[in-house]
Parts: sequence; structure tokens; C-alpha cells
Amino acid sequence: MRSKLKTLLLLPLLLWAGTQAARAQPQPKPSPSQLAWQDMEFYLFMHFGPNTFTDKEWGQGDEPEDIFNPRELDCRQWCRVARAAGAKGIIITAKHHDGFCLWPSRYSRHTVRESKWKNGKGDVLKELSAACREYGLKFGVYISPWDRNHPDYGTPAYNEVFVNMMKELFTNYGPIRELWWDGANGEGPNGKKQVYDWPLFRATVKKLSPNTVIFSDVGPHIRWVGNENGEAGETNWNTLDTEGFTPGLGAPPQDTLTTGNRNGKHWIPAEADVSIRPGWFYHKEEDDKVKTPELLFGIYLKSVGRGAALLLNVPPDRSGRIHANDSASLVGFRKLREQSFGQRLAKKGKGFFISHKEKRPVRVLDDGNPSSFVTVTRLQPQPLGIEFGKPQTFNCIVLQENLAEGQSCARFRIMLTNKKELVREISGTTIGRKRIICFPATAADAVTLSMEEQKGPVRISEIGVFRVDERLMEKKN
Ligand code: FUL
Repeated sequence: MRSKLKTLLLLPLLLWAGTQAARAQPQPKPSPSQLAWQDMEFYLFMHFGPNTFTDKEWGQGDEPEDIFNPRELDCRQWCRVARAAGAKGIIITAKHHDGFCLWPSRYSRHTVRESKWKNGKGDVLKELSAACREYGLKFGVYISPWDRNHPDYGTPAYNEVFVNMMKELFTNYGPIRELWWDGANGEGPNGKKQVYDWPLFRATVKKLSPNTVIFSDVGPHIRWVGNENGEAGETNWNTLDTEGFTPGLGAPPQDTLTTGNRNGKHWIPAEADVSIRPGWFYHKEEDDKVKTPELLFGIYLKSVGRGAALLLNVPPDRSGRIHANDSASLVGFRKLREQSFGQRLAKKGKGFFISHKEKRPVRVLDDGNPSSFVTVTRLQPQPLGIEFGKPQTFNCIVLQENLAEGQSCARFRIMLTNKKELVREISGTTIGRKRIICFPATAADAVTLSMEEQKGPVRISEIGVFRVDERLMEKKN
């Protein structure tokens, strides 16, 4: 009885202490370079190398170097295509699992230098990094640790080889925005598997290029989304627990990578990778299997629209150019995005924020500018939204959270009302970098957003209202 009373008396204190402890726990948040990377939203992947010429997806590593001979290589054309698609950068497979280096590495004898292409004087990375600079695109590099050609693969010496190759990349072709580590770990030419020295690899990049963001299944800066369809989870946390995990087979379950961990200790947002064709490398017989603009738009809704970045693979062909079918599809994809999100209906309305005392006007949160935001704390229900003078018909809402201090919204609710009458209710879980919600067209004169569950203060930086072509939404499901 006595101890019960004591507990009762102590209860407020315990609750207060609990809240303090929760507050004291630092929320993971992005580094400035992660934030800048998240704002890129969409960029291209280019798989290019001996496989382009042998029609394979995974080379053995014993392909003769002369096979690589892109007679009309034109990295400036790649960049023009990327620009026309509205992509913000290009990541190139500098070395795939076959070990062939698209640059004349001093640490390999299986490179462009050993090929007849440009009499052994060619360097794809040099051309592409220069073209990216010229066209204002970010440059990224995929480098596969798995190497089916290198004689040292499977021995500790190979870890040094890999480090030295990365040093060449950063020294000769930087700045490198993103470095892409494939987790695959198969056998090398000696039939041995490599024990990768991930901590050494990470330390090397940190020292040489601290602003480069590193992708792998488990980061440290960007995580794989857990599938190769370009699909993030409807619930998508930017946070992940990585203790005890490694890239490749030692990675967390794929569905964990798709959703992240709500209370994950590290800020490791998802990147959704997918190819515009069935394969990653160019195959002539896939020329008529290029994804249509409508399909790409559906992928965009499931990647960028669920808070991830979209890395879309567009493989150059044997001549060294992007095929016309791929570029036509990319231009169509851009048009669909512009048509869908070009006209901002929210601008026609007035923003509001209901504090616990009154309804206050706020700037309409509809300019895609993440630095202007309204903070919703958990102490009082504080819905915010937009009121239109007269009803508008729309079928799409875009929400954004300003992530500089972390990600907080765990469950939200949107109410669409007309003359104060509820006409549609929508609920969802995470918002994050961007959340695109589509629904059947509805006429409403107000949109109200409220938080149902939150980890901390939620900083809403965008409530965008749009009318998307209905036919595109059908493709979504
Ligand atoms: C995988 C690789 O094995 C594929 O060939 C491709 O490069 C894809 C993006 O990653 O792990």
C-alpha cells in the first residue's frame, strides 16, 4: 500500500524524467551532404563495359580487352539526355564484377588501356566527368568490390588494390558526388572469395573526399531500397540500424531496407534503383522493351513519391551512345512530371495553422522550398492546411518534411472538406523527403493536415495540391 502511494506521488516526476530522457536522446539527422544529395531526387545510372559488347549481364572477367570498342562514344550526348530527362547527375559503372576498368588504372591489367579503343589512350571516366561538369550534372561512380579478373582477388592484397583504385578515382576524376558499392561477393579467378575490409574502404573515402556520399546495402550514407524495381516502402524511414550488418549477404532483411527502422540509430536514406530496360546492360533485343513514360511515372510515384531518391539506369549502346528509344521515353517521362506537378493549385488558397488558441494564417506551403516550414509539435493538436475561396477539383497532394533536424511524422491524416463537410479522408504513415498521395478526383474547398503520431516536432515544408491525369494514376497500381 505504502509503496503504491509512493509510486503515485512519484508518477509525475517519473513521467517528467521519461520525457526528458526521450528529449535528451539525439535524433539522427542528415549531414549537409546527405541533405544536398536528397534534394537531387532523380539521377541516372549507366551500366557500360565489356558486357555491352558480349550481351551479358555478368562478365566472367576473362573477356579480351579488345571487345570494348565504343566507336562513337559521346559522353556529352549522355549528359544532354540526362538534362532533357530532368535528371541531376550520372553514376557510371567504372568497374563491374568482370573487373574491367573504364579508366586506365595502374592497379589492373584489364582496363581501357589494354583495349584497342582509341589505341589504348581512351578514358571513359575522364570524358564523362568533364561532360558532367560542362552540363552542370553531378558525377557518381559505381565500383564493384567483387572482381572476377584481378589476380589478387581473394587475398588481403586485394583490399589494398581496391583502396588504390578508389584513390585514383578521387584524385583524377573528382568531385565525386556518390560512390556506389555493390555488395556482391562471388569468387575471383582463383576460385576464392574476398573478405572485404569495409572499415578501411570507408576510412579511405572519408579521408579523400569527405563530401562524397557512399551507397551500399547499409550505407554509411545511402542504403539500398531492398529491391530493383525502384519501389520504396509506403512507410519509409530515413533511419536504419546497422550494427552487426555488412553490405551483401550480411545486410538486414530486404523489407527492412525498404522501410528503414523507425528508431534506427543512423541517418541512411533509401535510394531506389531500377533499369529503364529489363537488363542493366544494353542488349539490342531489348530495344523494344524500354519502359514507357507512363511506367516511369508510376515508378517515380513509388520512389520519389515515397521519400526515396530515384536512380534510373539507362545503359549506353555498343556505339557508346544512348539509344533513341530510351531518350524518347525519358523526355516523355519529364513531360508527364511537368504536366502533373507544374500547376500548383494551393497557390489559389490561403494557408492556415490552428494553434491551441486560434487559427493563424501561414504562408501557403507550396513552393517546394524546404527551408520555409511550419512546425507541428506534439503538445497540442495543431492542424494546418489550405483554404480555397471556392472548391477546387484535385487528385493529388504532395507533402514534404524539412529533414534538417530529422524525420518525425509517423502517421498523418488529411481531411478534404467542402463547405465544412468532410468529402474525403486520407491517412498515411511517414512523409520524409517527399510524399505524393494520389486519390480519385475530389472537389473540396479546404485541405487540413494533422499529425496522428509523431516522434518529435514535425516540420512541414510543403502541402502541394495537384490535378494529375487520371490515366497515369491507373498505371500506378
Ligand atoms: C547488382 C549487380 O549484380 C547487377 O549487375 C547491377 O550492377 C545492379 C545495379 O547491382 O548487385
